[in-house]
Amino acid sequence: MRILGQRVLRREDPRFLTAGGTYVADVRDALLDDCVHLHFVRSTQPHATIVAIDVAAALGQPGVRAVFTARDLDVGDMPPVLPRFDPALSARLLARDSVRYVGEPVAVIAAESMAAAVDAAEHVTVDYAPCVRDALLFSGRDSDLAASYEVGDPLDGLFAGCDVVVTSELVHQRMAACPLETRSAASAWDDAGRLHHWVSVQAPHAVKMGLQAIFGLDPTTVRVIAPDVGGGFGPKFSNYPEDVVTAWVARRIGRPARWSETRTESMMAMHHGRGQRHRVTLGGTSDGTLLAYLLEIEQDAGAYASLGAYAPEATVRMTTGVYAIARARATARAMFSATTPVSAYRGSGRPEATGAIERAVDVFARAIDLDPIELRRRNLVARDAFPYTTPVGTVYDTGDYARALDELVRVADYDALRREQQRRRAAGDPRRLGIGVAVYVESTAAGPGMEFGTVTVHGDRRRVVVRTGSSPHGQGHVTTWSMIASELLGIAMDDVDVLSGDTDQVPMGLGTYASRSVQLAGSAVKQACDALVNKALPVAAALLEADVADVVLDSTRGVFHVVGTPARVIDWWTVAREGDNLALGETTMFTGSMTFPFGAHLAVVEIDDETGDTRVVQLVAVDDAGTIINPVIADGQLHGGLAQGIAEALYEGVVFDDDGQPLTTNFTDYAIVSAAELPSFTLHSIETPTPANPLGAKGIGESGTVGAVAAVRNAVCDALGTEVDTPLTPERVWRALSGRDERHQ
Ligand code: MCN
Repeated sequence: MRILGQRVLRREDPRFLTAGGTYVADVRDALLDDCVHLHFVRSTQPHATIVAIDVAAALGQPGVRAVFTARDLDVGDMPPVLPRFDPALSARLLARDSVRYVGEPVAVIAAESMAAAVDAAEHVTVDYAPCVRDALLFSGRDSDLAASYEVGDPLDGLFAGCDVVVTSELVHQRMAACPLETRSAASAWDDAGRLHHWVSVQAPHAVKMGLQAIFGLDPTTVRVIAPDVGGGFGPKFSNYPEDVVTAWVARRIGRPARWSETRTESMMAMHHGRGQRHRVTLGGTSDGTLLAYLLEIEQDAGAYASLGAYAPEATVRMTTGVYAIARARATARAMFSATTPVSAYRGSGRPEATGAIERAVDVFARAIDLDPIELRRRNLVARDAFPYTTPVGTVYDTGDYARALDELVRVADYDALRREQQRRRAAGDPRRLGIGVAVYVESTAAGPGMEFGTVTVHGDRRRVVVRTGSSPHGQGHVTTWSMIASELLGIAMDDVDVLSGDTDQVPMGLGTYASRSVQLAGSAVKQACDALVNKALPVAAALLEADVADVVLDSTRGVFHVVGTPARVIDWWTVAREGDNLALGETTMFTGSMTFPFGAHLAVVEIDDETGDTRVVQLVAVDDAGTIINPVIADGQLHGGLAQGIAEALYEGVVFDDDGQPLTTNFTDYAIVSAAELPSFTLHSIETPTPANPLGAKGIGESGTVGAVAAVRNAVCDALGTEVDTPLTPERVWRALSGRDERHQ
């Protein structure tokens, strides 16, 4: 029975497509009976001193049980999202003395219904003294510095020997992750003083640690449960002030509390992603050899230090992308601004790195009048150069970039596309074509390289239970982990239960982010299964009255037998029930290192010369994430990633006005992508296994985004013959077409 690599449909889907999932707001639990509903009063000011808050009128509103401000809190601020960050840079639970972005929680209302809480919020009066604004946004002053990075070669002599040096500037605009389920939490303290906390999150154990730190709790007195999670895309990594306040209010008033945000609140206060500006300089020779590269990054970290301040670390790690460039240097400054904090968003730091180098390569190709594919081909890291250490010190595990590019050229029929482009140009066709290519390599499983897994065969119940430290929110881990267990144990997938997201059920875990789950959590499942088979063999041998060296597991049937005697078998359930046991299990903590998936994407855009309307008419993606466990889910992950990549290139972007007021706080103003804007994708998979883990797998959850943004940007710039900032809206494209490019005014 070979299950791994098969196109197995997701076991999760029948429930999602029929009864629907159980998200935090759907959770029914006796502990939550008689709960209050919370609503937050949020800052209307980007940066202001709080002169006074008057809650008296709100307290008198029907159904209101309590109103709290920072003065009432008897716990500390949010702990730093990464231990290395200065706690002074962390967000407060409720704004104290000042506010630093529009949407920052200032007060919380607890009422008998959500409607009552929302209505009462109108009666809270906050007296603000606005601060002078331009002292904060990208002021460049050291007092606004959240973090800084510097890697690679010295600047002096970086471009020595380069007879061609090109520069370009890029914007990687702020993005809103827009999970369909907005943030939500529900908290109850039981009679024994134990906190039960339901929250829509990607890393429940990180939330648990945050709650322990803030409330000074023993690990046994907190239970965190992430039920079904309706998407995360990065910013649901860990605690937010609102969910901590939900637990705090529940404790303070002695009643369970629930909180769910509206879409508008989510667009304002759920952390954004990206927010980088780049200046790139690429040097080489006029015959097409790339020699030196400089990447200078400004990261808008937002109002408090979140994962966004760390995103440049992922960008500089991937500075030189897929190219064998001898000298490189990257610097980054993450600056605070009076805007929503910036966190991780699909790809976090790597679409930015790919976008920068891939744009620079195109600009260089144009400067020396060489086909961009040809320039890439001449400079790719050779397939026999792995493990490959880049000039900034990153070690790529495995890769075959030339193969990815060759496959792309073949599958997309690149030459035919260029011919069609020429034909349209010659004919003066008002629907011009742009062809953009991006060859990418990205890093997955950054952060702690470990994950927890337990596999137990329950002989009495005839079930296998997998407990995993990963916490899926759309990635199909139930299917994938049960495929791994089924393959290795020989027990049908339908007999495997996968438990995750509940800290009482799974004692530890790091959660799901950085496309880490298959390679770390999946490998933990494999490691536990392998250990379990080794544990079972002596038991089976005793039952078969044979020497253990002669006994094998037939993993096509899930039975043990003596070599050469397949007719006399002992099944798993019998082995697990042997003696006084009811179950046989193994627990493991798998440790592994980062891996570097790669690929090549090609986008064809069609632009209406008269209106600037820009459509992606073809998207070909060749991706290599090492060994693929489930091609259906992997393709689904690519589809989602490509959609978000196209959205970033053409449509979506968070906008603040010059005063720091957010202008994109709903799905009318924020042009969230839909299927209607997307072409059918052409996917082509290649597999170069990694030695970094026993599955040979790399991550694929973010690859689509990493390649697609750059490919589409390059396609539009190819069509226009000039540089234009993303999102490449019809207005921007039209301005570029009509010589009114905002960049050059
Ligand atoms: N897979 C595979 N073989 C591989 C790698 C992956 O078959 N070599 C398949 C597996 O079926 C696995 C899935 O792809 O279940 C994703 O695996 P992996 O690449 O390890 O990524 P994670 O499970 O760690 O997911 C994280 C990643 C990230 S970082 C973001 S952001 C993201 C994403 O996943 N957010 C998502 N995909 C998302 N999908 C949905 N629906 N919703 C989100 O919020």
